[in-house]
Amino acid sequence: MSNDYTQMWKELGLDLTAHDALLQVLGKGYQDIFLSQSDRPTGMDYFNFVMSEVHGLRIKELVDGKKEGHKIVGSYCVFVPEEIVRAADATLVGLCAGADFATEEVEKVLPRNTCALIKSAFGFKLGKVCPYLESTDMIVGENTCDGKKKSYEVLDTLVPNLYVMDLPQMKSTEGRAVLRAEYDKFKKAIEDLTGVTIDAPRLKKGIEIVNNKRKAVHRLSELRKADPVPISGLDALLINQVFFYDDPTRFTDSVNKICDELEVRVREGKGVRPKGSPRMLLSGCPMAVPNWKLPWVIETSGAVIVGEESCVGERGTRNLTDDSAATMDELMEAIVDRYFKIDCAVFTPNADRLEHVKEMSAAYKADGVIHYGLQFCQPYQIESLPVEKALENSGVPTLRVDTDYSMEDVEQIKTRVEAFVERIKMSACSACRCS
Ligand code: BJ8
Repeated sequence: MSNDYTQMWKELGLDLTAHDALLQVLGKGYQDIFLSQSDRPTGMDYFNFVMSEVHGLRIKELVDGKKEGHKIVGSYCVFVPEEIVRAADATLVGLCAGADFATEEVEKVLPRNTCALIKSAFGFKLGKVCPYLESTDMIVGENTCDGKKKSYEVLDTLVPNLYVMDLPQMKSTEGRAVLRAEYDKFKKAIEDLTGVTIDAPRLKKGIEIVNNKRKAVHRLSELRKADPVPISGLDALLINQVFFYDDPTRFTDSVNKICDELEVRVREGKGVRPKGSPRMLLSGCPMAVPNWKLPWVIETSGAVIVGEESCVGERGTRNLTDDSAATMDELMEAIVDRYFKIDCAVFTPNADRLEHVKEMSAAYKADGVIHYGLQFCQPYQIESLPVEKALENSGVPTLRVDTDYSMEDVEQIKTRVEAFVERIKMSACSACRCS
């Protein structure tokens, strides 16, 4: 980190010793996993910088913005509509965490068999190591899986500013009405928080800013369809993770810039792996920073990841919000339309997701799909079986990996992934009969 942010972290109430330890682990992990890759696009320099300053400069920007009256809203789910937050000149930041922290403390308030994503979020709070969480003016918890829903009751005793948003469980007319009512309530809560009345021009502007971020990542996704693929899955995942932290306009510009570079690579037939390398689609639970374990295993086992069917990936960003309407009511309807399409496994039934995974595997010309389920995540672990069946029935080899944030199972996962990559290579060989 280029500056000394100790005073700022102290004022935010961080535990400086624990925070230092976290940054060291993060820095070392980043060095080993990201900076050791070869042939990275030069546009990744920006994202290296963002990561090196993720608890520094970005937090300073947010804290400085607060002094000028810009509120910070934290969220744990892609169902929280960023457009509404933006419309009130506030900033939405992701609070999900991807590393175990203060586990002993966490297990005093949550059962051991809670998924790592939830435990990690609590660990970052109880261990006082997350400057994003500590700088929020409002934290939005959303009623999705049972784990989150019930743990927000506990979180409410630990933070002063929790706002709980209800969400439907079924894609029915009634479910849609619940979502609309909740978004209306949320808009009002954001207006109360910021003192800004959200009118149609403001909401349109908010939609435009967030759509532009999404369009930039769509462009990136398109480029990953090329063979050879011009960017590693790890770097693409990192960009999708930074989506939740960075200033939106600067993020959009930086992604477009890297896409310009990748377009040249594609034209020239240059890739991060040789043409014909096994292409993998990742599907399942979201991966928050610094959860890079499985992608790292995959990309050091001879395969390349070409897409993520995940909330930190295409499930979270695939649809745009229609901004053509003129009235508040119509724009709110457009927002509901957009978010109601998110095919999270907490919905029942959830046939859209099965279709989407199949569509993605065809569009990205994936040779195989690796389904990532976090242990104790019932929605995604249960849904992994029909996903596997749907894919295998359409001829797409599928591997289910259930894991957590610990490194204990790395070798075991690596053995399974390597065998899966071999299976794909063998079937490609017998299909081609080149020898
Ligand atoms: S829209 S995926 S971001 S809820 S891994 S906490 S589901 S037990 S994260 Fe999610 Fe919103 Fe859905 Fe996306 Fe529960 Fe599973 Fe844990 Fe999970």
